[in-house]
Amino acid sequence: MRRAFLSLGSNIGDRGEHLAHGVALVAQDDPHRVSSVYETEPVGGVIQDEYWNLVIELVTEATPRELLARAVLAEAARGRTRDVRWGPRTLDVDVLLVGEERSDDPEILVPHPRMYERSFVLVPLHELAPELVSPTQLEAGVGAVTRLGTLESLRK
Ligand code: PH2
Ligand code: MG
Ligand code: MG
Repeated sequence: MRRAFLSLGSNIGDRGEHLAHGVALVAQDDPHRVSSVYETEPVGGVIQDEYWNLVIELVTEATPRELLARAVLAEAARGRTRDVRWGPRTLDVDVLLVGEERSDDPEILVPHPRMYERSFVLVPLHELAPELVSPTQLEAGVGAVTRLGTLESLRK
């Protein structure tokens, strides 16, 4: 068993709904914790709406490839289509960290190669696991991030 962290984001349609279903599909039966939801400025890609982002922590036996498969399934279940790189999406699920594992499998690199550049990843990851993000790293992230509340509170 090890701790794995995945980032979820949505900026099309009912963002809370996509994230809530995404959490359930990614966690399956693994014990998990979910960060607050943050409204975040789009980083890179085209001009697009604000995202809602969160990070989920799993305690899991799953390998990076198995977590990638869950991510792809969850995205497909929420009607994700892939048109523009870094463009708008109903649900994006990215594998960030899987224990101490370092994977150079081009299909699924862990740690995620861009995770330390992005406040929409660093801020919710720091909320769940402050020991994994140094103050300097947190400071270096780009893109404005505002905490909205827990996923549960946003879906009432
Ligand atoms: N995802 C991207 C590109 N840009 N910006 C924000 N704020 N949130 C995201 O999840 C996001 C992004 C590519 O996956
Ligand atoms: Mg992404
Ligand atoms: Mg992705």
